[in-house]
Formats: sequence, C-alpha cells, structure tokens
Amino acid sequence: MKTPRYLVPNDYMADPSAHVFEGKIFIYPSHDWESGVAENDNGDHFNMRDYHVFSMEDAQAEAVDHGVALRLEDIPWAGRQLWDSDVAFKDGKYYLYFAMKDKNDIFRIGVAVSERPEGPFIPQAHPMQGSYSIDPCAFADDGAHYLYFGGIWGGQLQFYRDNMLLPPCDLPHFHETGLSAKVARLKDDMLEFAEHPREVLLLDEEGNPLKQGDTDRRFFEAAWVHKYNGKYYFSYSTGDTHLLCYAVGDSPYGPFTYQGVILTPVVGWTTHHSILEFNGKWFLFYHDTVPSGGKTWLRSMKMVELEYDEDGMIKTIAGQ
Ligand code: FUB
Repeated sequence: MKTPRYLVPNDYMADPSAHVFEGKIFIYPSHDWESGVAENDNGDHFNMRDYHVFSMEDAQAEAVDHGVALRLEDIPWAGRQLWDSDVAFKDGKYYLYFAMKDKNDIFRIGVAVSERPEGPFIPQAHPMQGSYSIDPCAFADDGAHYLYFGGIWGGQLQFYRDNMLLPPCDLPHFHETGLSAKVARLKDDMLEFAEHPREVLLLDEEGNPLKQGDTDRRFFEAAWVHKYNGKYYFSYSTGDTHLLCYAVGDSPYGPFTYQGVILTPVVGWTTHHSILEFNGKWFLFYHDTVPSGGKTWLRSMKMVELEYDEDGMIKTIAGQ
C-alpha cells in the first residue's frame, strides 16, 4: 500500500498517534470540528472538546470509531482546546497524555487512565507537575517510558527557558540555537516526570546545533520517536515551512542529527504525524485538509506506507 488513504471520511480527525495494542492498530487523533472561532497565529481555531479512539484489524482494514474516550468537561482543570495526544501501555493500563489549556490559558499536559486501549479514559485531577506546552509523544524503550513534548507559537514553548515560564521571553534570534523539544523519563506510576525535562538537541551534519533561523530544519512542534535498526529516529514538524523532518541519534535523549524530509507540505497549514511498524511494514499516519476544501482547522486523517533505503534513510513522501 503506497497510495495514501483517508481513514475517517465522515468526520475530521487530526494529529494521529498510532500504536499496536492487542495485535491491532489503535489511533489517537485530535477531533477537529467547526467551532466558529476565528483563525489566528495562536491556533484558537483548533478549539477541540473531545477525543475519539479508532482501531484497525490490519493496515488495509476500515478504521473503527470507538466513540468518545474523554471529554473536556470531564477534566477538572480544563480551560479549553484539547490538542494532540498520545498513549502508552504499562502493567495492564493505558495512559493517555494530552495537551490542553488550563483555566489561565496556559497549555499543560494531562494524563487520563483506562484499562482498555479504546478508553474511556479517567483524567487525573491535575496536570502533570512541571509540564508545559503541547504535543506529548510517549515512547517506550527497554522497559523505560519517555515523554517528548513542545511546540512554538500557539504551543507556547517560546515563553519557557530551563523549564520555567519567563514572560516576556520569546523565540531565540534567528542565528541562535533553535528552541528544542523536551524529553523526560516518566515515573514508574506513569503519571509524572521522573526528572526535569531535558533539551532534545538537533544537530546539522557538522555537529552544530540547528539555528532558529533555519526554518526548513529547526523544530516547531509535533515530536514523534521510533526505533529502527537500533537507532532512535526523532521526527517533527517545521511548522511555518510545513515539512515533516527527521533526525537520528543513539539514545532516546539525543542528540539527533538531521537527516531529511519525510513528508513534503500537505494541503493545510499544520502537518503532524506518527510512524508505526505493523506486521513487518512501516506506516506514516498524518493529516491534510483536502476533504474540507483547505480549512486549516478541519483536518482529515490519512495513512501511507513508509520505506527506508539500505542505509536507513526514510524515502521522502509527497504530501500532495
Ligand atoms: O491540533 C492542534 C495542533 O495543530 C497540534 O497540537 C499541532 O501539532 C498542530 O497539528
């Protein structure tokens, strides 16, 4: 299957995080809808209020909608905007990590727990201590679980330095080191960080940190991590240049050296993805806005097979 296909033709789903649980593919997307909020650089138009979970028996199957797994009004600390989420499994329980603005309009990361991969998920009373910004990605490796996160502009990462909110701090200057995603190992209970989040350093081919002004390569949002042939692949969106890129490293903490583009720009402002191995093949899950006629805030989930060359380089996929 190298032809992309839409997975949920009758509803708008974005930011798909895909995992194999119980021998099936489970997908955790954001649920776009027409809320009427005007489009702006803060992303207020992404005004989502619930999550649905989907499963597929195999890569060719229809995506089955398991219904609402978590609602904004059931989260005690809710302000607004349920953005990208991801799920990890440990000791019989599924942990949904999600980004949402609290009552002060600050993005935090919350956790909700279920005994089933499709939910329903019961939210914790408070966001994760020390969490901020958006786009959580849960990655399991050798028995440890890590959470990656961060996103600039509407994702608020530019207001933080050394894990502290420091307004009026903003993006670094264009020739300074680019703002990085963060990563922290999770505690055994999966509900909190076990350490202070660390910087996910992205390097160029000469070992120099990517600069903020290198907009075709620097990190913007939508971190994802997978392992291929013993190497760690950190992939992400470049935001305003609309590329999905990747960088490779020898540890889940990085540093990661830039390799190339996974997906050229799709129709729509945002680009966001996950990468999954299923039955020996690799797949890219992503979204575009073709079905909504290009409405930035009404995105549709897709999947396509992803291929590597003999050196482990990902072959670039055309977004359009
Ligand atoms: O869906 C809302 C936001 O749009 C996500 O958190 C970003 O990654 C972008 O896809």
